[in-house]
Amino acid sequence: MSSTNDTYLFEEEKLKQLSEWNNFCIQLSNHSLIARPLKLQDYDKGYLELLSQLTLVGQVSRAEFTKRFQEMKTANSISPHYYIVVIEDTKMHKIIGTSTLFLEMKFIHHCAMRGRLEDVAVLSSYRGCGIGEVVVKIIVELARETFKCYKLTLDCSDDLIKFYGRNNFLPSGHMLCIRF
Ligand code: 16G
Repeated sequence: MSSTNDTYLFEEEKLKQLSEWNNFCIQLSNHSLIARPLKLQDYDKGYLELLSQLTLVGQVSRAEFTKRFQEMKTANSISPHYYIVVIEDTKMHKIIGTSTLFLEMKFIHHCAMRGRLEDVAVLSSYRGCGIGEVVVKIIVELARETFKCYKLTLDCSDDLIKFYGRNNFLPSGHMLCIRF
């Protein structure tokens, strides 16, 4: 049997169960915004255009988007991995913010989960009113409270270190990278 949850990348309940969920909703509702899991239909609501304000997205067709979405959803049905949260402007029917929790299973730390905060973006015209902080906090709470991650890491450009610092992320080692 299908339900509206079928179109979500993960169960909406995972967000609603967060102890700070009501606070997040109140902060967002001041701007006619809601937070929810990514939906397949967000292809038509500007999700990829939003990501293109973070980095190169390229020409992703609807078929390619659908295939990747289904791959992530299938992975989540086996074990938790991809938690993409979006912020929708309910008046404009547009995705204006997003963040991702990627979960990696470990043997270390007693078979713990390590979380990675990824692909945080807020549409340029919506910046400066605390939406970025809310999308980051949602992921922090999912990692901490729901998935009991032993740590949550991110990489970012130098100019965002202050922003993440205000959200309790401290410099720790170095990120090294090979570009292919
Ligand atoms: C930033 C993002 C990362 C994203 C990358 C894309 C956060 C916290 N970090 O580092 O998730 O994947 O930018 O840039 O959102 P790239 O195209 O150079 O890899």
